[in-house]
Amino acid sequence: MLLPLAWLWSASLIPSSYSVLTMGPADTGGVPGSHPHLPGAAGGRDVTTLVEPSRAAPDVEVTLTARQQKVTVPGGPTLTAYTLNGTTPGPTIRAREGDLVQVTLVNESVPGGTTLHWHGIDVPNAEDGVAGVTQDAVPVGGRHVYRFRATQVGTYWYHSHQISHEQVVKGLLGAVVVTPRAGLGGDVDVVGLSHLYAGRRAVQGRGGDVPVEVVAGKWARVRIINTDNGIMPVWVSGASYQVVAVDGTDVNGPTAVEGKKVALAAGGRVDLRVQVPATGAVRVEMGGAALVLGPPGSSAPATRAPTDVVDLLSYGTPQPLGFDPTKPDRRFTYSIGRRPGFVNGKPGVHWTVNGKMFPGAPMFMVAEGDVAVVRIDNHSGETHPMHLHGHHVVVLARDGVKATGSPWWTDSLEVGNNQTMDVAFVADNPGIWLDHCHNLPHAKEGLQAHLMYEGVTTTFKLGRDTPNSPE
Ligand SMILES: [Cu+2]
Repeated sequence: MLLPLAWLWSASLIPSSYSVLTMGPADTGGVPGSHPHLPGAAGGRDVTTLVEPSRAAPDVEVTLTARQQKVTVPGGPTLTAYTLNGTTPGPTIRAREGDLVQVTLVNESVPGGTTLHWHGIDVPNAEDGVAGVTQDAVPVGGRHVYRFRATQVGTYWYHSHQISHEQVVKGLLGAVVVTPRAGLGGDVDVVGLSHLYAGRRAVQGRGGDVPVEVVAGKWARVRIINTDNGIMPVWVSGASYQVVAVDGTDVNGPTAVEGKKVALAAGGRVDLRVQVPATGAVRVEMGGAALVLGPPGSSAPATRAPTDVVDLLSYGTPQPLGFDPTKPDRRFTYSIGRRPGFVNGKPGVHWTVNGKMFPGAPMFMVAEGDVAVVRIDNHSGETHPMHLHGHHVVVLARDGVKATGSPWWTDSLEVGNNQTMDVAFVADNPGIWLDHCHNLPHAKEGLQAHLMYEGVTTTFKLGRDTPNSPE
């Protein structure tokens, strides 16, 4: 009994410095001869070369200074938090479609170093902000420049991907909004970034009701961002609404919704279109906090969260995907479970991916141009918001029921316990990409895998003898 246990314990120990390239076995998705480009092997494309090709002057230039400081959330708690330019959330970065964006991150006082990840923006790999995979964490006194082109219109957010289970919870985050060149057709543009500070909900850094001045009769596009670890209900009091975008992608043929809520996955975004009534106001509710849209001093009665949920599998009207997922180049399974064992010498009931505990999850191998289909199944006893970096996936089916609505493009997909999701994506962004649970403590506990392109390599290292601890 003791000897096998001792072996399991010692086999689970994680080296003090290691490469992501050596973490788990290659899963070629049915294509033979596809392996990670191991450290020291000749050739290969280093992640640091996978950058925005243009060296032009940026259209949008922002410096974000990260600090640890005491913050009082209006209508909420006082806590030691992480700020960007003195606030949490940090400044909203606004760009127009096609703009070159340049952000300089300065770490003034975030212990343990920090990074910025552009959640939902399919940036070049070198700009992805994952400590130990695409860069070293920026130490106190250091700086790092991120450059990417804002080719995707929509609602996104940025957050630390160094010690993220702690830094994100404590506020090292902000919104990114990319608007179409042609504008929003006269809609008022409202950002509603939601975050729990010390367990209390705030929208745009304020608790309770947050007034937003909008004249009567006007339409508004309200960009809701769930920056927390759990699912968040979103609904509207005082008007019907349309779900006009999911995770940054416009919905085709959105219809009016009444008496239903959106169940917004951790990390996910929805844009809701609402009209302010002739008298009174409209409330966009998030449970514990709300945006109140209307003329100054207007109000509307709050309502309870509806029980019914808008089902994105059937919402809206179908539209061509732009690729054919019926004959994919690769087929993968991402099966989430849980069982007793050791991770880094710690006994516990640990998450598994395809039966393996951290760091044994597979490397999902692709080549540029591949169409990949992934079956994500979850039999772990808990729900998981799954987030693939650098790509958007489209949902093909849930529990075998085919999608019938607008193409459901997502980057933050809730996979419930005992649920199966079939998704597809085009491998069009070479690099090494995390594919993990965005309930960040779960990721820290080991619920993570990687998508790797053939021939891409990295010299960054993870482990306690390195500056890098991405989760
Ligand atoms: Cu999870």
